[in-house]
Amino acid sequence: MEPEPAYGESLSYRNPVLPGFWPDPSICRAGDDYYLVCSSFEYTPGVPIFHSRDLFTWRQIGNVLDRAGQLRLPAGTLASRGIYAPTIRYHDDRFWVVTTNVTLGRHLIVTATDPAGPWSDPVYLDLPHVDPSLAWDDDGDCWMTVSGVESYRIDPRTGEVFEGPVPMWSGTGGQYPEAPHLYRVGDWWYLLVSEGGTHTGHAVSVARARSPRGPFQPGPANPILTHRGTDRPVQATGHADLVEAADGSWWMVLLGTRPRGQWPPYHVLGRETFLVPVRWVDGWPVVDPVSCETGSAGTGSAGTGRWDDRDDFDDERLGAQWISPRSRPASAWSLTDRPGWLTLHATGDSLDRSGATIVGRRQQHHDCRVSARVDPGSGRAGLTIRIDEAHHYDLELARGQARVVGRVGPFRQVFGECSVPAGAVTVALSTRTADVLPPTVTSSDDLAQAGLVGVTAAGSDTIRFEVETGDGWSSLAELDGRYLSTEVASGFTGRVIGMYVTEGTAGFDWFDYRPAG
Ligand code: 6LW
Repeated sequence: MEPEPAYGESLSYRNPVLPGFWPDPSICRAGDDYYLVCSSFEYTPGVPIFHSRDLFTWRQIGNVLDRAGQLRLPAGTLASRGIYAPTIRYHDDRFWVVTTNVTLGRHLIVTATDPAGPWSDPVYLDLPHVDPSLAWDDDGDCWMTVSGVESYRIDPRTGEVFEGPVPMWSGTGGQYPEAPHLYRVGDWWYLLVSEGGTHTGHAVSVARARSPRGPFQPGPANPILTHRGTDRPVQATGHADLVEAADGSWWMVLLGTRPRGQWPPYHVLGRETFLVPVRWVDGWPVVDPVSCETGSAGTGSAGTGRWDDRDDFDDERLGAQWISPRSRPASAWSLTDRPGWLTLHATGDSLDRSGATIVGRRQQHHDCRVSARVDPGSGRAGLTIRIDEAHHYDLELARGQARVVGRVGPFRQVFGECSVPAGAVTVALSTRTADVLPPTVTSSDDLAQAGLVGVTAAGSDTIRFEVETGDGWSSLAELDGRYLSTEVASGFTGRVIGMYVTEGTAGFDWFDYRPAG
């Protein structure tokens, strides 16, 4: 395990601090330690939790909702439903996470003394809206704020609701006032609100009051952060949370996107987590625009998480980074059936429908390469890169053949195909943003010659699929990445790259993820 630098050791940092589909960040501090949680939607386990000592370098320490008793995602859960926008707070020597299961239409609160878990069984609150947050006032009363924006006085231990809805402040008039967080700073209660929707119109605004009940007075410079209408590389900035660091400095975590390609640009990694320093000017928080790569916190070496990852499946437990759509029944996977391998059993026969066995991780870099050694046995298995059941590309092995299958909306097509030896085969997929249209391509004829299927303009990226045969790597297809983007698929998630089986039982000896470029 990499030693984590102490706070302040790294003075500059890279954004996004959490690359890949980690949206709706919420942060808290306990002493010198910081914890951050994100939305997980239809994936299980739910609510990934990270730890940092410096705010720049984060390591996933678990998932808050990691057992069936806490996370109920019925088989019919739609993509981008499930678990939305958690908030994490440290209060009374405990960690509190409140979130919404929008498929059940219920908010839930869980607690832990160790943020790595175990987390308690949930207490449910059947109140409307999304984006719940918790704050405790001087009397010890707990206020749950929700989108809208309004609040309820509750008992977070039992879910009892004493009072509410209490109207608060709904932003400056943008659509979807949401992600409210209430903070006590000095003699004021500050209410941070996002508005404008979680796409290019996203913005963060602030108001303050002497009491959590209001009345709230809007800040003089709202929105305090928005990238709308700009050509900044980071877009959709919003859904923010604040934290006071151990040294008294203030920071904001928020989500943003990094769209790529010609007009209109597409974003393929979902909404990612960024960090910006906060200054207080005349009693109001002020933030600078979010820069893409390096933070504005001074000079020094970049502190950024290590996201390259090879799993040889030698551990007894599946790492916290591995997620599966909706459920991952114990009968669907094993690390002991064939020691040193991840064995997957088919639970559904098509990746076009929910219910198939997929174990995957987020794509976190625009340019990356994933390889895996796959033994499909007598069944059908491979690697998939997906947004949802209607938007995925798969490199599939079955009965001595490898082929690439693309499913986009109502369309399904087989691309390259080749013979492979029986037994385990090494396969790879790589995403490429550089030279999506090579300089040699100046006419539509050149496109076909370059082997770019369905590419008409420089889009977000391309995705290439390769198989290792006795003669080295052989490329089966290179497909336009835009079809696996939020702009095409819609929804709140980003790409996930996974191992899957849709027939019989398959073995995976290792899975290797590497940022490239
Ligand atoms: C979340 C809302 C939002 O509930 O997106 O960015 C929704 N903001 O606050 C789902 O992530």
